Amino acid sequence: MGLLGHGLFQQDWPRAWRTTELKPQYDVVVIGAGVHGLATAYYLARNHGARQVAVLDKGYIGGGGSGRNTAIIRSNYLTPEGVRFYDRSVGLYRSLAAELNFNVMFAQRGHLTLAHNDSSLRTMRWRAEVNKLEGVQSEVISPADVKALVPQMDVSSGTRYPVLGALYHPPGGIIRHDAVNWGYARAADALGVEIHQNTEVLAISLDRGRVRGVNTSKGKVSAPVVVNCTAGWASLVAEMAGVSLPIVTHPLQAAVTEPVKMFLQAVVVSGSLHVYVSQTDRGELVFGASTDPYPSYSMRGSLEFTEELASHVLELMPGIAKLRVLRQWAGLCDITPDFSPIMGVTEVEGFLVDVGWGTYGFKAGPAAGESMAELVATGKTPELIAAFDLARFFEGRLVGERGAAAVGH
Ligand code: PYC
Repeated sequence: MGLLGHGLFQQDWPRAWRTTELKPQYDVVVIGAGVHGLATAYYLARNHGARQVAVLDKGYIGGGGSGRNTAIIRSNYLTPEGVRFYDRSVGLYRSLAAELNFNVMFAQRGHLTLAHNDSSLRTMRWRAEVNKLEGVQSEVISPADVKALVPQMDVSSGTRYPVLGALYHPPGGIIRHDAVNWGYARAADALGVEIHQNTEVLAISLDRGRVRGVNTSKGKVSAPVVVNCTAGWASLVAEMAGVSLPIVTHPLQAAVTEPVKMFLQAVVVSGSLHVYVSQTDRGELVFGASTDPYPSYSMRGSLEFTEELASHVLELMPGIAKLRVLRQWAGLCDITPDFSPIMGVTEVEGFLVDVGWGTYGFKAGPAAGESMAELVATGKTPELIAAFDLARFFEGRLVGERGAAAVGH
């Protein structure tokens, strides 16, 4: 049977995950079936033997930020805590295809963050030094080196924003984000985790300062542990438990072009021009920008974005002027005051958070899931995420990552 025949007539392909009735009770309820929620459930089952775990989502698997990001993976952050954490995620991503038996298409093609002025060059040097101290490959390279890596880039001194150098991070790259979501979902399901799509959490029940369960669009569920792994709605879900999070939500728009022959190896980011560009293995160019300047829950694209994006991208690569943009969309970014995530316990016993990922969430999924699963199973916060607790905002221990944001916010 040919490929088409398989697609149309093959009757016996097993479903990748089951559809089951929602039970009245679980040991752990995870809210959000994106990469963070699915990874948390998967590692709970795989590393800690948990079996009574339900992942609930008001939409479908990977339908939020996990399917709307630009699939960039890197660990070239600014703080030692950030570098160590994201480096663990890169490590898990490297072996994820083998672990999940799902081709996630992780391509470590190298990641370039361009510097167009002295202050960003200084930040690049700072990041390179912190990265090296943490054992992560990163170095500042010259415009000529940039040109050698990306021949299509205009690095001449006559441009409006000349390239003065770049932070080069060879382990960085891109991945197929849907495959990551589906791979985790299938593997979690195989270990007994239940995934309930189209199941919205409407309220969180509490009793004397501790979580008791959730009320959903499909009925009540009791559980001693509820983990908020949502993006975009993280602060609204936390409010249901009476937990206030220091998060502001902004949309971030992205776009993709028609596919063309492979010409762009590395991921290219320009903070000053507010763009990043990569080429997928299918040949499409994927572009993203900075977040929209106003808080909103809108996930629609805008013409303003496309116009600005095109003008900024063409400053860098004038040769792609004739490429046609096929689709654009937006995802929601929950931004914290220090641009670092919030992971760990809250003042409500049993209510945990893995939220506040701003524009960095997808790349963090595996390490966040692994760490949150350990916290749920052992009751102890793993060292890797200790710095990212909610209490830091009340105790003045911020983890300032603004300098490592892909683009300005
Ligand atoms: O942090 O690498 C990043 C990123 C890319 C797009 C948005 N954020």
